[in-house]
Amino acid sequence: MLTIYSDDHHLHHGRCELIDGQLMPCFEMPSRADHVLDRVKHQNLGPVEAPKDFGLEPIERIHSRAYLDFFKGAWARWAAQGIDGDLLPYTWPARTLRSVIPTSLHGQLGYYSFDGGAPITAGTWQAAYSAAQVALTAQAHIQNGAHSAFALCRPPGHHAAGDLMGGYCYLNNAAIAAQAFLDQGHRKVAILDVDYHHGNGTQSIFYERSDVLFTSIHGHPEAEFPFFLGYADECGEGAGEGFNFNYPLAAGSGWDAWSAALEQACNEIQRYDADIIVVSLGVDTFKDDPISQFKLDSPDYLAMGKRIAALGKPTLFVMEGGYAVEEIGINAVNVLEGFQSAQ
Ligand code: Q9C
Ligand code: ZN
Repeated sequence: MLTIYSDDHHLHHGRCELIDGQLMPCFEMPSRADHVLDRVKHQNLGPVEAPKDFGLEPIERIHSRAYLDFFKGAWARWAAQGIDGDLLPYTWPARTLRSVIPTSLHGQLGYYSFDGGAPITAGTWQAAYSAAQVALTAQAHIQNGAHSAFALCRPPGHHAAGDLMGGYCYLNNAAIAAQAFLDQGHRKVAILDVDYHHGNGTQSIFYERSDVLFTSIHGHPEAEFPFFLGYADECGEGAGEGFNFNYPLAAGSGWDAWSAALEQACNEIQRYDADIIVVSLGVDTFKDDPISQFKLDSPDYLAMGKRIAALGKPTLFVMEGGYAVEEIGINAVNVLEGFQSAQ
């Protein structure tokens, strides 16, 4: 399987996040992708190539021009103020406030984000832009006839909506790739989001559409980030009604509960008869993940890959979360090796 990877992810290195009342070093750190790349090479998964540059057009199919302009220009505005630190929002247009777009930097930052978990640093735009190109290059490989490809994206993307960053995500790499498949002639794309957290950004992007089926297995939003989306009764709206499937699971869930949900998601994908599958591949379901509550073990990821392969469709894997840095490579590549072994 071909892996697409860019060193540009190192340009994004947030300093701190607020967690359990404390400022802690960001869990979403550059060494994550380095470990995955090392494992890809160690296991001889296949060639590793740099991304091509498809420009902004395929990104603008998912994200609004105003959001992209803000994100691209935010750091320069911040640096001009001479303040030393990451750019982090602290006020959001919540219920009793107005949803006008402010002119100030911090006002706009609150407008274009839904949490304080996505710091903007000097290199964040370039890293996120390159991650989107990584996804698009892997997508093009499948478009040109490959049965699978691995987009080793960092920063991740599935929490990012059309005009919102959050949850370590800025540009929705999986959604951008899914849209590219549709724009290049495919009619139905199924997204299978296996990250521990609900893919709220991806769900919201495709919620009213029937050309993308969204399925997600995740920690129950009653108790887990992103808290305000990811319930089982979210089924899609309008033309999208019946094309959104959430499988929220309780904290402590292991492979038995998780694989039962995977079976249901796979059955929906089969019923939908997708042309292409995009997997939002987070491995923060791992038992030792520092911010998650599921109990999957490394061999379970081989089984996960095999089950996905049994769907028999061209499959694009897009890297999302996973914070047990030492094991993230083993677990992510296990999914890919499990998929390949079932070919
Ligand atoms: N700072 C992904 O796995 N953070 N994102 C919760 C508050 C949000 C996870 C703690 C976790 C986001 C791509
Ligand atoms: Zn996650």
